[in-house]
Amino acid sequence: MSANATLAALFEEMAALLELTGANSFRVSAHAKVARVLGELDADVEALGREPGAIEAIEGIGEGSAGRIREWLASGSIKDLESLRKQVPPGLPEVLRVPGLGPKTARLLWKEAGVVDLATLKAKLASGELLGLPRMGEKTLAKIRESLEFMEKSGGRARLGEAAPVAESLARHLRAVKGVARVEVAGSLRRGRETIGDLDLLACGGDPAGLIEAFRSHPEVRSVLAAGETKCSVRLASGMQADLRVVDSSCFGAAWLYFTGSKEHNVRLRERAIARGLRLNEYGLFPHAEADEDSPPQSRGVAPVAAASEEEIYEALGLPWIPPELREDHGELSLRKTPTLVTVEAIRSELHAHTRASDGTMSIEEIARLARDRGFHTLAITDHSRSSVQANGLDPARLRRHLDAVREADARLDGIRLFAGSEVDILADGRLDYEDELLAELDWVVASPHVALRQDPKVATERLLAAVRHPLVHVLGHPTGRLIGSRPGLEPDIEAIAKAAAECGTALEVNANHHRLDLRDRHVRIALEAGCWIAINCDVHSPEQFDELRYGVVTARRGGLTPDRCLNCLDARTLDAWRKAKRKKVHK
Ligand code: DGT
Ligand code: CA
Ligand code: CA
Ligand code: ZN
Repeated sequence: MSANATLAALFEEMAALLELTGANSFRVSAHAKVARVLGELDADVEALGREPGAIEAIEGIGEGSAGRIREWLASGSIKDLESLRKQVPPGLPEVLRVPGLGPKTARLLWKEAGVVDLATLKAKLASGELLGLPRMGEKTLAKIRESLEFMEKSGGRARLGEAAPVAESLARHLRAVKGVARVEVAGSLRRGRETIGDLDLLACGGDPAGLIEAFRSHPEVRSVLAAGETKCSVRLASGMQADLRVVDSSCFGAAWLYFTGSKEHNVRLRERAIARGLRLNEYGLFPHAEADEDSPPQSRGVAPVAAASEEEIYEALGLPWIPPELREDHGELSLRKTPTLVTVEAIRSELHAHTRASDGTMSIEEIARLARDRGFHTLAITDHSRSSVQANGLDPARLRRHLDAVREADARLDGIRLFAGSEVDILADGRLDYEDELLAELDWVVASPHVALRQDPKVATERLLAAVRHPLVHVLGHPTGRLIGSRPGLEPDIEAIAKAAAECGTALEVNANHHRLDLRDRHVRIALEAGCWIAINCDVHSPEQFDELRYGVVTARRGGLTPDRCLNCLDARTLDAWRKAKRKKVHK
């Protein structure tokens, strides 16, 4: 994590702690504001810290906060924060992680009912003693109970988009160690799962002691859980665990294969090895009799059949190399050749993006230039529709003016085609948020659910089916509306939706935002089996969100998406033709 991000998190923590201790709301919001400012700051706060007056000059950061930032930069801690941490029970901030439970409620539960951590919260919810506290009706308590259960189910796993940057930072740090030949990420992160339990890194070449020393001294590391000659486990600032293993270059492929998993995929590979009179372990593929799980057979002079690369091992097992995203024991061992899955490089357009007209941070021109810089030929501008009031959705008159502005920018800018569109709300009953007459004026329509996301599955299915079958809709956006770890979203019959989408030629979106990843991997598979088109969209609101594309791409790869079924991989002319043909299709 950068110093900016770390400090933003610390100020956020201070704001929460202040609120828990009942500090006045002015102080609370001042700290929350500093957190926001730091989070959005372009300049590196560490560099600013070296210039007198530079931190003090940042808008939104007062003298006191600037002092605390300097204190942290100089000493790595903040006295005020330490003393705040002592004023609340250590388990109370955990309670704030319950989705939908804010500091005000947590303070009330603490002061009035003695809730000091998740365990006491759970016990008191069960015993009924919270009922009757101020603002604690049946309905509120039921919501808290539900959120708590959901949190326990998602238990302790980080989102892909949080884990990946940390793992990459650790890997970069290790690659800088003298003599190191290779450092790679393994485990669920390499397989691109939407949440990650712990990070697994693998290194070879160079001196193991030096690698382990470098690993332990990464600035994100808070404590060392275990350290041996070739292994080390650490706890990171975020609470996540990371494991490093140093292996010999001659068996790097075998180790990488083993530690990438999944466990279920590994089991299948081992069975296959045994059926061929071989034995597979983390050191290589060996003649059966001579393998030994506890030590590298190489150290006893036994030559492996294959060990240096994954390709060699798969080949010796009569298999093509299998992309890590598919290694889940979902039938991948019957592949005859390595599938050509979609890649980030193959994506040539972004078909769901917001400007300042609704809740984005960029002008039409800014976002168009960014898309062009990424090598995209087309960008669909899809600001929110009128019912999304909290997102500053456009009423019909504003939308018409906005469309003119998009078309004017499109005419003015070379090298990028802009579709003038909308992300139109799918209302709770399945109607769309604009009249058909207006929708017909748009080049591009993404229809998405934003409200009523706790609907009964049957009602949700009908609602989404109505949108999919609507002749003016091009893409069904983030179909379930789930947010990973905080909101389960709709639970529609995805098979029914995929079938209708295939019939009507409506594309289904994989929203690449790492909080969403919606469609999720298994939904993508269902959609492809039905014959659907898939769009992978970043749903860009601010510049850095273009970088989330890779999370959408790995999710789609896990579902088996090939470029020929991905809208964003079409060239500009074919995409434009697809867009027009879509509305001519006869809908059933
Ligand atoms: P996670 O960390 O929960 O997101 O999931 P993974 O898949 O990263 O699992 P992890 O970190 O426990 O182990 C990393 C890989 O190492 C795993 O995918 C397969 C391999 N592995 C670990 N323990 C075992 C085991 O007991 N048997 C087998 N066959 N493989 C294992
Ligand atoms: Ca792992
Ligand atoms: Ca692990
Ligand atoms: Zn959107």
